[in-house]
Amino acid sequence: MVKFSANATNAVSYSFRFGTGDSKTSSGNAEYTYTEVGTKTYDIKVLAYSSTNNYITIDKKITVYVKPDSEQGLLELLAGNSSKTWKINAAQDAHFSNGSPDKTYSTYWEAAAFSKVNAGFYDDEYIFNVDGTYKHKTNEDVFGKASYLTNDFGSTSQSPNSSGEIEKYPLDDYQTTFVAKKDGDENKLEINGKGFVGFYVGQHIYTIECYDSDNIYLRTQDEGENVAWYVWLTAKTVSETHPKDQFTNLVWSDEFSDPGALDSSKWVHEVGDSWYNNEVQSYTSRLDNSKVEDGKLKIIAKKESYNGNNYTSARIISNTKMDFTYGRVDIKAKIPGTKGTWPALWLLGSNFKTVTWPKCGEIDVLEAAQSNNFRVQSTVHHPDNYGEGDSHITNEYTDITEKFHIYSLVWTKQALTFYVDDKPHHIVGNSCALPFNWNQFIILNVAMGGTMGGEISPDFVSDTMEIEYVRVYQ
Ligand SMILES: [Ca+2]
Ligand SMILES: [Ca+2]
Repeated sequence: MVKFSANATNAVSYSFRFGTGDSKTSSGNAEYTYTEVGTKTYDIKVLAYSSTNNYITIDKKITVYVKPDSEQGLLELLAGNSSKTWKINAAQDAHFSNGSPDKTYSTYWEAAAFSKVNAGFYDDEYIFNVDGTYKHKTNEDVFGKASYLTNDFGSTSQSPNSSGEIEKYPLDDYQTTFVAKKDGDENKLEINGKGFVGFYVGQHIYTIECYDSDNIYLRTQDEGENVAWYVWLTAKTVSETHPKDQFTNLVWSDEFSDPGALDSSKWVHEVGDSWYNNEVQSYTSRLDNSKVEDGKLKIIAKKESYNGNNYTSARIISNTKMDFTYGRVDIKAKIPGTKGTWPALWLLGSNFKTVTWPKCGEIDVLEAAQSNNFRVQSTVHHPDNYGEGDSHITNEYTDITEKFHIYSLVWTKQALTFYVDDKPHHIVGNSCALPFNWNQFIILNVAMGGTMGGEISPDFVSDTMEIEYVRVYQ
């Protein structure tokens, strides 16, 4: 609010013109509240009237700073001390994704790193300033749904792609203002006017689902199609490295080079006779069921009477020896293929004893059994997808019971991506709403029977999973 006062000899009334089109008449004092966020200069004119309605005028310029109405913490997140520039983090899988309207993380589809390079939004810059202004540098074009772009910004000679998107919609840089506020549990960002961030779906209101000082996960909703859209933004320079190559520091490994028992500084045996999923094996720590031989770990499932069960095997975990968050895990393995065996290479949340499954999160790098015809199946389990999981089976590898392959997980804030021999086959979007931002540990086991293993071959005697190495990079 700005207070004005004027004084002229023999004047009886004053008209204040505030430079916005608004005016007020008074006997000498006026107050006016400027609302346009940021620093602006206004041309003020005051007219002083005499009793005979003669008048004199004076012109003044005033500069007014209107503080944005944003919540301070969110303003600092978006704009730092003065200004921050954000870009789509194209170097991460799931940097752009969509999902069910009742979820706060992607569920339908996730873009692979750099896969939208032909669209106009990777070079866009989203600049937030502490004075509440927002600049969208488009580098000449933006990416969005054709219907919303043409409705709101005008027609174009470009035709939409098969998904109804215009990949390089011509749009000049523009500037507007923004407000970031808490709304209950949600952090809301509203870009005023027609301003937007990321892929345009006609919306100007976003929720900031996850953030740290360099990363923001933004959600908005396409009201027309009832789909939620997400982008991960980064305030850092976007890497040019493929996501599979982003973790290069070998932090932990077992090459299985010393024959005999497992290295107890790296692994723990889980021993027991009663397991989940209707499995029928006893897990033992005996060399009969697991040992290092020929430079490999061998997990050996056997038919034998043992503690009331008819089969034995081994399940080894890195829990308490190697628990970690984010990175790349490589496991080079050859799996058993006898019907009834259920080999698995996987990770489980290290808090599994306190929060219980599936709140702890489970990441299955490889599961194979007769139920998936001994194909590579990779699955993510969390509380929202309890039993079924976000799962994918690739039929590309038909020799996994005969040959070694490298099964990998690349795990970041943005995504969990599964690879065979460095080739990705399944991307799952990560989010702070999911249990994949805390420690997990590695599990290697061969179960017998159960929900996935199914009926055990009547002539089963023994079968072995061989693991050449396990390596973790960060
Ligand atoms: Ca652009
Ligand atoms: Ca080895």
